[in-house]
Amino acid sequence: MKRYLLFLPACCLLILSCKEKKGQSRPDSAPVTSTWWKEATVYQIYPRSFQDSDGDGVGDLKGIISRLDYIKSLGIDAVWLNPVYASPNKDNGYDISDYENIQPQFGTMKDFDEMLKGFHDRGIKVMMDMVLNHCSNEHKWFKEASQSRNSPYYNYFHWWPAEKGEPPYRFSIFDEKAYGWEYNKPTNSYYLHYFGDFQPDLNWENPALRQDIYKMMRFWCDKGVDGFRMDALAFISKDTTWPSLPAEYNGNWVMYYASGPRLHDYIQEMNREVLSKYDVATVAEAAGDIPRVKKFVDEDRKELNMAYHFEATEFGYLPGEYKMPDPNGYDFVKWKQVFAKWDSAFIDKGWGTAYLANHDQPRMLTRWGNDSPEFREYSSKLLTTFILSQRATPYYYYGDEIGMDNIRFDRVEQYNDVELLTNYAQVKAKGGDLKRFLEGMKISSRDNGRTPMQWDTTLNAGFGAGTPWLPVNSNYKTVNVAAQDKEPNSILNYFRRMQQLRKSNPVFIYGKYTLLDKENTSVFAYTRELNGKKCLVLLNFKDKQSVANTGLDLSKTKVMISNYPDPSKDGTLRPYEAVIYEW
Ligand code: TEU
Repeated sequence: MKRYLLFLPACCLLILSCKEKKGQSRPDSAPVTSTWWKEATVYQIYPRSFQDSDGDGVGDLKGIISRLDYIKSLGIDAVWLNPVYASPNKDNGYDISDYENIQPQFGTMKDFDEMLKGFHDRGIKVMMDMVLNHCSNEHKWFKEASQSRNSPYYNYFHWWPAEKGEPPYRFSIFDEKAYGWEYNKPTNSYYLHYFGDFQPDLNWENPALRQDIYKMMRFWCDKGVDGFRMDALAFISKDTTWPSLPAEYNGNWVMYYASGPRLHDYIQEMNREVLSKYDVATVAEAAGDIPRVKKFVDEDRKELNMAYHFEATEFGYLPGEYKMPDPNGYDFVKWKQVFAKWDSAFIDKGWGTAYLANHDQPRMLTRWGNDSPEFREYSSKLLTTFILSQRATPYYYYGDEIGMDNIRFDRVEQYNDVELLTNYAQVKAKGGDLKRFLEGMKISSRDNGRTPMQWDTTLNAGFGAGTPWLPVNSNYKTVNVAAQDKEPNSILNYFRRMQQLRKSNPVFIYGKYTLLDKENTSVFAYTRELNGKKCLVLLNFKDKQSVANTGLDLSKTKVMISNYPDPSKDGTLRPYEAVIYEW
């Protein structure tokens, strides 16, 4: 079975955990307790690409510090920083060589402390990325472990002794041969890596490793960070009897690689040892369908609290091929149902997140909106309306607030991302159509979403004086913060207004979510209801006029926000028209 076919359905989740305070119940929906992270909008910063203060072409912490007031001006409540720890950067920080030090290109621990204080002074919480499934092969644990089987760190990793022959097949996503074991000569054994061979998997079976991880997490909690986004968490537990994989499980991350036998024991232990002792929110990523994900977020289990799924962002790719866009687009009716389904998954327990982009995704405007000059503004505003009106915590990716779009590289040499380079090598090795592959990647590759932030019209879009590590999108002369800041109707100022609307109307946070006009192939329509207040969200996702048939009488409604100056009064929507009505 092709591994791509099986990998794509993997649903990932984002998990937040923190102490809850008692809140009001929701008469229009199931009772939930209120917490700051349910009410927060999280702004994701990819530090390499946000602001370079020293001209080395790489964004850094001092750069973020210089933009604190801008971040505050967005009205957001928390930031999630992609990894800033010491790393050889083969996967841009997701290969950590020292969990308790800052990547020198990003600055120093002093800079980190100053940045943290700067955020806190502005009332913004800070969530760190925590990569716990694997570290870098340059981490001192692995450097020592790979020297000798007698090293105290040998059992910090998963090994297969070569005298037992070939290890049983395991899948790896960032390996050209998709093979998850790498031979290590000094120990005459193979080590396991679900990601790149430079990212050895940590052995969570070993209590000493777990205690070192908890100690490191306490180090960051003691510094005052407000939470963690925990990377690839569902993969941490492995069946160490190493059974052969049944053929139908090959490459299926949800069915086999995620939710290993002791996964929830480890998370509950982490909760006891670290999370329960601090007022922190943990943001983790894992894989799973609804029953699996609910296990992470059921409050009674004392694990984690919030989850996000990847089911929606996997739409629109050809089956059997990795992230190759389907020329026929995607099934919009089914896509709407995915959001409704995951909303209802968290109706009684747990909590969801709302996002359309992050550092593993292309730009949302290109993928889910329309980045043509005619529709870029309307569709950016529509997507913002959508994300910020979900019953889930919004995760909003840097640059989307000004409508940044895909850079669309033509040549493989322009890419940096290990995933793209691995997939390119695989297509090449099979004698596949490389031209077609590169065309597809213009829509779906991760580097599209990692280009430098577009601040203004100066050199490198104001990102920094040195040549940026990834090129700046050539549209920066028109698409930038400085221009949009001044323009009342800009995408940026629409984001600020929509965020204010969410903050001042609890109906958008806790209100019951009901999908309407389900079979409509153009319009996404839903109501949100709380304590007698009712809002209707109408979003025309298509570049043509479309009519919403909700059966609701709009004549007595008031418009809360819209992306056209004269919003629809009868549900007939212009291309990418977005309106929220209230009763
Ligand atoms: O991603 C985990 C993960 O499951 C990835 O396979 C993800 O689905 C893929 O990148 C989609 O293109 C996390 C990080 O978010 C990602 O940036 C890292 O590369 C990965 O872990 C390895 O640490």
